[in-house]
Amino acid sequence: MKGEHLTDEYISINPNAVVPTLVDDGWVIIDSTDIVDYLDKKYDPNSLRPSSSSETGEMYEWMHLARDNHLSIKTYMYGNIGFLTSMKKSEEEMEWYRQRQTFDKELLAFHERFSSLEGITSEHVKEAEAIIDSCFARMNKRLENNAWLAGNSFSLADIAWIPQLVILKAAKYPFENYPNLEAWKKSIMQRPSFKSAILDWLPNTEKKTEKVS
Ligand SMILES: N[C@@H](CCC(=O)N[C@@H](CS)C(=O)NCC(=O)O)C(=O)O
Repeated sequence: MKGEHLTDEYISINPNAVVPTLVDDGWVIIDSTDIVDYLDKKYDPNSLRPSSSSETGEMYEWMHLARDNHLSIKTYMYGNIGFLTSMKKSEEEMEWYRQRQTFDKELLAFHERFSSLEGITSEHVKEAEAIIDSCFARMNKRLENNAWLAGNSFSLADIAWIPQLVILKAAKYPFENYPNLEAWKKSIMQRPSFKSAILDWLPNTEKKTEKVS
């Protein structure tokens, strides 16, 4: 990251100062979960969601679980990948951030911790791992008898989770207790859209995620 998200201009459209942000037809949408929901409704009506309302409810549940656990995944990543420490904010940057990012208090607390001298400790990583494990145990159970997280076809629920799996795999997250995630991950990685959306941008992804366990 070049730090372009930490500018007055960017924070005026995204009060969390994180990417992504979608600006479309004058609408500003700031969370990836809401962005994929918006794009699916507007540009390819309902192609990536189940038809029944109960399955649609399940889809949103998985999407919200991914969103709500984002900080645990971030904690695991930043606590485990050495080079990410270069992303620590200086005291001056932290002061800028504190004064302007008043929207998401937990995200602020994460950055205070990450940029402090002590940084993210192994205790923090352990706590994050326990939360991620509880999500993965739920997903693994669902995928025991189902190919997809919600309904009978690929949906926004799968889209919300696959990037988390890919980055955690790159951070060497222990996946051995979740064998069903492997088959699910493979079928997503074989989709042409995975190639155009992920592999063409991050060519090493395939190598890093070849085997989940
Ligand atoms: N829940 C948000 C999370 C966004 C997020 O944390 N993005 C990361 C990049 S993947 C970021 O901008 N990090 C910079 C920072 O936290 O300062 C979403 O899914 O849009």
